[in-house]
Amino acid sequence: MVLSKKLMKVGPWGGTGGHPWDDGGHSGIRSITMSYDRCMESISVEYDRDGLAVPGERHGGAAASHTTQARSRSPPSIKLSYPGEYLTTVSGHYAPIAHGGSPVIRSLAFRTNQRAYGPFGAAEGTPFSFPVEGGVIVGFCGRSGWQLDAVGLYVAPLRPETMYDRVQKLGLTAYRAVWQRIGSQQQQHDPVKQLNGNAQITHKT
Ligand code: AMG
Repeated sequence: MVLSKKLMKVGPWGGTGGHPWDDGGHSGIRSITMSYDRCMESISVEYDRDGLAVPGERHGGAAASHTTQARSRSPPSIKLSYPGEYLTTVSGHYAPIAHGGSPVIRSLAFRTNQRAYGPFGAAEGTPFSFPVEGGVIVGFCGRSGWQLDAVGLYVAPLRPETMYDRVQKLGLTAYRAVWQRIGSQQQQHDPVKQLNGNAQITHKT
């Protein structure tokens, strides 16, 4: 199975306070870092882009002092064993923290194909849950101010591997094999140039 490039955006759940943010969709999620107390104060997500870790911005937490950070219960960060472990469910609760105020995200919980993490925060208010079947959660969006006001998700559907995918993969494997062969030939026939690096090799007649 491979991930479809056509993403679905779902949600957001929560309130209308704060300003909107959007991390966009990625090829996967490597870790999620949170601060929380009676509600989710902030969230930042580290994504994967073509095998490289891409840190995401921190959303919310404008009011998070050192005290708040210290009050946050551990673990503030969850690390997925990317690429074998992938996110399949995000759930949580939202409710106002001040009487008559706009709701904020009170708690978040995550489930991967391997295990469950959380709930983090306080599981109070309106529950929401988005379990993905036949897909993977590959991005987050939402709203934030002093806290995390709302959260939404990017979902990439899983699709069966096509002949095109296989040929592309083979193409890359073949390309690497050719370069490895050129490299080893160079080593056998031309040890000096190999030692001197690529600049010399390109000048070979
Ligand atoms: C600030 C913002 C609000 C809302 C809350 C909660 C204390 O207010 O001005 O719009 O986002 O934070 O995050």
